[in-house]
Amino acid sequence: MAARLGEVSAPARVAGPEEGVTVEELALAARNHGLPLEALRYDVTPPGLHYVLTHYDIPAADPDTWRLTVRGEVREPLTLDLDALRARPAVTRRVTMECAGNGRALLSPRPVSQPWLVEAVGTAEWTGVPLRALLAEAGVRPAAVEAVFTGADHGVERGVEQDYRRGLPLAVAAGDDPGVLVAYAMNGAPLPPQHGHPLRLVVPGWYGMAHVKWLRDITLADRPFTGFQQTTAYRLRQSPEEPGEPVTRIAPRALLLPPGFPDFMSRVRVVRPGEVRLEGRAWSGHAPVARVEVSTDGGAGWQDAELDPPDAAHPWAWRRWRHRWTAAPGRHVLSARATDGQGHTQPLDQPWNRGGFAVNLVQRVEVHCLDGAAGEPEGS
Ligand SMILES: Nc1nc2c(c(=O)[nH]1)N[C@H]1C(S)=C(S)[C@@H](COP(=O)(O)O)O[C@H]1N2
Ligand SMILES: [Mo]
Repeated sequence: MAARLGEVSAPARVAGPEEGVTVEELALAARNHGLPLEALRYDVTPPGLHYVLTHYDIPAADPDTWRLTVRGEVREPLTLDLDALRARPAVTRRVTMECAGNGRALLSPRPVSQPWLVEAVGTAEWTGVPLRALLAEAGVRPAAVEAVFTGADHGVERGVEQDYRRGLPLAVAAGDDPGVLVAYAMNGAPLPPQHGHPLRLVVPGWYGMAHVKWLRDITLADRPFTGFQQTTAYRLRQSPEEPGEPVTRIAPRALLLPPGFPDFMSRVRVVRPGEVRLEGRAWSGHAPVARVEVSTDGGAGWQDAELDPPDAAHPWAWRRWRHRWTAAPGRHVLSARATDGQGHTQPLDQPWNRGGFAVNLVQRVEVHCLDGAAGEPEGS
């Protein structure tokens, strides 16, 4: 197999100093879309606007014949169809999910992969069965240390043919904080194909790679999982040789709802002089966001934004923030910076790693404020 896959086994690559985004990166960007940033206005992202990241193809899935197996280091292996899962006590959790590669394309040098800027995020209400209930039912044996989750999608990555598969430490999988879900509904409707129909894992607070879509098997293992998506991909490394640290929980980030209106090609924002109400969202996978600061002068000065009160019902969902700004004619750079309840915050200088993971560099939004004498817009 390795020989046949030779031509698609190129190692992970970092772009050259002058190298623009390649056609391969464009092909990924055309398949995997981000959140249109104006959709930050919704508490819960409407279906279709939530970001999407799929390594391989969206697999064909027949909900009538779908089975989830729970096996390995358990006393009572389970084989469950969707009716059996829907018959169990369900919970709904509002969860902000972010791709671990969000921000990658802004790095210099640029790790070559899905070229996200800042938009790989969304918030959904996921309904399903708590994983800990299924594990309790199966009776996890003392030898188990990890749960390994397998999706029905299949592909090849850097020469390794594989099903999409990820492990979670048993303490996370079977714990009630963050309360992992085996979800069959998103925003009250069956999962859409691109989000894992008919079943997916939801791991509140963790980057997207942990939320295995098209979930078909859970195997309890007596040793840590060492598959591709665990030990080759999703590691924080400076050089390809080092084993690196695993990517786990979401680092804090704040984003602005884009103010004013955009220029079509550059996406630069245009506003009129006077009071502009700035607003956005902020989140962290470690602890709820405790503070958001705003800068309207490119990061020189910072002021506290007004944060929506904490929402105990939704500890894993983003929080809204607001700030009033008086815009004067000229060019401005707006930024927002989140700090969570454990003191994690966002850097102003880029943190770099070879995969471009967990990059939470402060966003910079370029705004052109017209002078008061600007003409009426065409068509108004
Ligand atoms: N089976 C499977 N699960 C997967 C993936 C995948 O390619 N296959 N991609 C992961 C990654 S990298 C992310 S960021 C999230 C994206 O979830 P979404 O497309 O529902 O937003 O799914 C994760 N789960
Ligand atoms: Mo991702």
